[in-house]
Amino acid sequence: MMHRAAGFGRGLKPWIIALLVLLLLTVVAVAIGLLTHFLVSGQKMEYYHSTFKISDLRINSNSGQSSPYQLKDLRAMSENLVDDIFIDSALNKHYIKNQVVRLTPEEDAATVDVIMVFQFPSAEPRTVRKRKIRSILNEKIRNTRALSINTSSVEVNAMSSSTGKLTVQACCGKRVVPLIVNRIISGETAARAAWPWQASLQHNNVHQCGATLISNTWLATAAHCFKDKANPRQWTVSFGTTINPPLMKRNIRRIVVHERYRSPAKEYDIAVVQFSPRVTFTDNIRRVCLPEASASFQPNSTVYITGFGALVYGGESQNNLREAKVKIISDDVCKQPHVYGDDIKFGMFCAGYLEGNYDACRGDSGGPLVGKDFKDTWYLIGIVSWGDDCGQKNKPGVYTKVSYYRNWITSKTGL
Ligand code: 4AZ
Repeated sequence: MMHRAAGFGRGLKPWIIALLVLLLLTVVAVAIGLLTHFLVSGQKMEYYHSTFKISDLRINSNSGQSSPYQLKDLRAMSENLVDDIFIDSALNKHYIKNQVVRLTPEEDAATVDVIMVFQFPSAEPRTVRKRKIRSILNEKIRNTRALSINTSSVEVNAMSSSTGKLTVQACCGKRVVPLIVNRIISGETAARAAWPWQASLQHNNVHQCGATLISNTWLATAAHCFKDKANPRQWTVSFGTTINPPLMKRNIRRIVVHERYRSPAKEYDIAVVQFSPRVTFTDNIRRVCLPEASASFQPNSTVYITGFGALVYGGESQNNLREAKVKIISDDVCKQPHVYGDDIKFGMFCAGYLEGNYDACRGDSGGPLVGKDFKDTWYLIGIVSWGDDCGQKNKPGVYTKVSYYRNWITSKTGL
C-alpha cells in the first residue's frame, strides 16, 4: 500500500496537488459552515411577547373577590388557545411553546401577557416574522369561540433571547424534569431539578429545616424552626438536591416569624425569610407559585412532599433530597378522635395515609407540600409543620395551610 501511494503522488504535478488540497479544504470549510448553521443558528430560540384582552368574563365570585380557580383556568385557557393557534398554523414547525407571564384582571375582563417561543432556521428579518405571528394570532383569535378577545387589543413584539429566557424562567411553579415517584420515609432520592424551589435552612451550617423559594429573595418556612434560634446572622440557606455540596448558598438577612406564633402551640406555624444576594433562576433553582387566599384543595388529591429530613423518628437528616407522594386528608377524617381530634385547628391540614409509612419527619419541617394544576404548574399548598412521630398508623403529617396565610405572606413580602 505504502509503495503504491508514493508512486501515485510522484506521478502528479505539484499544481494539481495544490488544487486538490485547495478543493479538499473548500469542501471541509463548507461542511463545517453548514453544520454550524444548522447546529447553532438553526437551534436559536426566538422570543415574542404578546398582549391581548379577554372581555365578557365573569371571573368575580359572589363575595366580590376574584376566584383563583377561574383566574387559573383563564391562564390555562389562554396558553391552550395560543398552543392551538400556532400548532394549527403555517408556523407549526417553528412553534415551540408559550407561557402566560401575567394576568391582569379587570372588571369582567383580563389582560393577558404571554411569551411565545419559536425556532426559525432561516435568517429572515424579525420584523417579517413578527408580522406573520401577529397576523396568525389576529386571524385565529377572530375565529375563536372559546374566549372573547378583541383583535384590536392584540400586540406582538420581539424580545431579546436573554430577556425572553429570563422572563420564562422567572415564572413560578415550572420545572424541567419528568415526574419520578419516590418516597421520603423509606424512600429514594429526588431527580435533579425536580423540585427547584426546595431549600435547606442551616443554623451554624447544620441543616435544621426545609424551606421553599417563593421569589428570588424570599423563602416560606415554618415558624417553629426559629424557636430559640432567631438571629439571622447564624442562618444560611442552600439550594440544590444535596446539602453537601450545595448548588448555591446565601446568607439570611431577615426572619419574619408570624407574630401570633406561640410555641408550643402549633397554630400560626409560618415564617418568611429573606436572603441576599438574590438568586438568578435556572432550571435547578426556581420559585414555586403561591395559591390564592381563597384556593382550596380537594381531599384525596395527590400532592408531593420533599425534604432532607430523617427517615425514622429520631434519625438523622439526609444529604440527598427525597420526595414522597401523599394525599390530602379531609378535616373530617383527620379530626377523628383516633387520629388528631381537636388538635387540628384553623390554618392546618393533614396529608399522608392513615395506614402510615409515607410521611414527612424531623428535618423536613418548614419544607414544601406541593401540588400541580392541569398545566403542570406547581403550587405551594402546605408547609411541613408537625405530626405525632413519623409514618405511624393514624398519625399523618400536619401542614400549615398556605392559602390561609396568603394575605399574611403578601403583607410581609409584597408577593
Ligand atoms: C418534626 O419533628 C416533625 N410526621 C416534622 C414532621 C412530622 C413529625 C415531626 C410529621 O420536625
